Amino acid sequence: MNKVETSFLHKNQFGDDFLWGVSTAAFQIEGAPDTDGKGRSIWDVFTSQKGKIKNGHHALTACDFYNSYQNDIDLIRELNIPNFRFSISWPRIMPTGVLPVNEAGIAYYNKIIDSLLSAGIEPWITLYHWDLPHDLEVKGGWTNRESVSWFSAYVAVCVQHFGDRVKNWMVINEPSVFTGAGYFLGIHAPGKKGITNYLKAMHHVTLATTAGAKIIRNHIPDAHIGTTFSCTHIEPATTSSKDVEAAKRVDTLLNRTFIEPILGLGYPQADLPVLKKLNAYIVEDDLNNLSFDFDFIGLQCYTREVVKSSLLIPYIGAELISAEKRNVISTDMGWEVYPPALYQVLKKFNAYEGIRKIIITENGAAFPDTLKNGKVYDIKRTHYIQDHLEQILKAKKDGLAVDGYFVWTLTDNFEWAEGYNARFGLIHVDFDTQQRTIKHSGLWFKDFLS
Ligand code: IFM
Repeated sequence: MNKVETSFLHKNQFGDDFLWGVSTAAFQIEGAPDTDGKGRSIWDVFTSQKGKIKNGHHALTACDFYNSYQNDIDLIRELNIPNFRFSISWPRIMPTGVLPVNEAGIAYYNKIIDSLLSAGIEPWITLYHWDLPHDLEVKGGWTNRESVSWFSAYVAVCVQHFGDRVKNWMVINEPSVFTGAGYFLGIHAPGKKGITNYLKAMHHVTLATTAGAKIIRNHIPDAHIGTTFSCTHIEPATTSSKDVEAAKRVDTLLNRTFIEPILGLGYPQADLPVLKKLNAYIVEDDLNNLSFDFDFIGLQCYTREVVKSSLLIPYIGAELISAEKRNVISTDMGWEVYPPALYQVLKKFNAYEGIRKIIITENGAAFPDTLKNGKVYDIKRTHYIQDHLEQILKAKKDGLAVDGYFVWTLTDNFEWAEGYNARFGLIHVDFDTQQRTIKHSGLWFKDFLS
């Protein structure tokens, strides 16, 4: 590979202990939905329903990571990336969501872990990245309080089989996104709607997060345990008190609702009154069981949102003003490109006393890439990553703690309701041939990490 244009950034500026990695998720890359005894997940079902995914895309093959994982692990090594974050598909190892275990599923993840370790790459496991076993959804999924026990049993299986070699664990990925999109808005699996489904799911997912973390701690005393949150810098559209209050409610919903109970602060009901409805689902010891002393918190930040007050929007009384309406530069997801958001988010989460360590477990961008003469010149993505790394340096200079950065993501993949339209990868995938091409951003990252 040729050397690529470099910026003034240098890996050493971040310190020797800074963690560099790349993140993925099972459903977005694996394909093989029913191979070797895998059960169906809510996303297998959702993607098979008409009109749910743009252009009718599905994830039956996705990036074929199930079969081509060795090739992709070789690429991670080629890019000099020392840490690989991936998720376990719950229905691959427990097809109905509960025991018995599917030995072929366990064998599959053992192969991945062993292959990573022999390539000198550290495995980072996310236990839940949205692909709940469908059979559990039939029983209510996350709206059923039993989901905490189902999840606990699944975590116990994972730590028992993988805990001898894997030290880095993340319990749940972006709870605010999958409960909001999947249980309130109905635009993600399982396609449920309404405040009751949402609040029940929120509480059970939070209980499951700490229950899962405790199980990891008990089985693997030296585990490095985290959980990951989507977070967005929120700004009011104007300085009017209405907009400022609206922005505060949106900030509470998107950034505070899931982390604060885990830090022992309870749900932020004072700043978002609809959360008081949660009290109907909180029983006896729940408040004591909601907190856990995580070794690290994973933050996943892509953009900022600008908010105005709107009486038309129930529960939150606020509206996001889209990047398009604001006429600002945005990605293929319609998200504004605004690197200072990362600095602001770091500042915000650094202010919580209970957080021991922060790792940026996702950051990246979807742009329309074109493959020309065997190359993808995705300079916008390269700059996006560089500009966000600059913000991390600024944060460090200002004394804010941040200990790692994982790019979202390795290869272009199945971007949920957006299908394959939104390409986030450092590596381009031709979804007809599964041909991989390292993009300019990937080559830059490789040079940077060398
Ligand atoms: O693709 C997703 C990922 O699954 C969770 N975090 C945000 C990414 C980009 O939308």
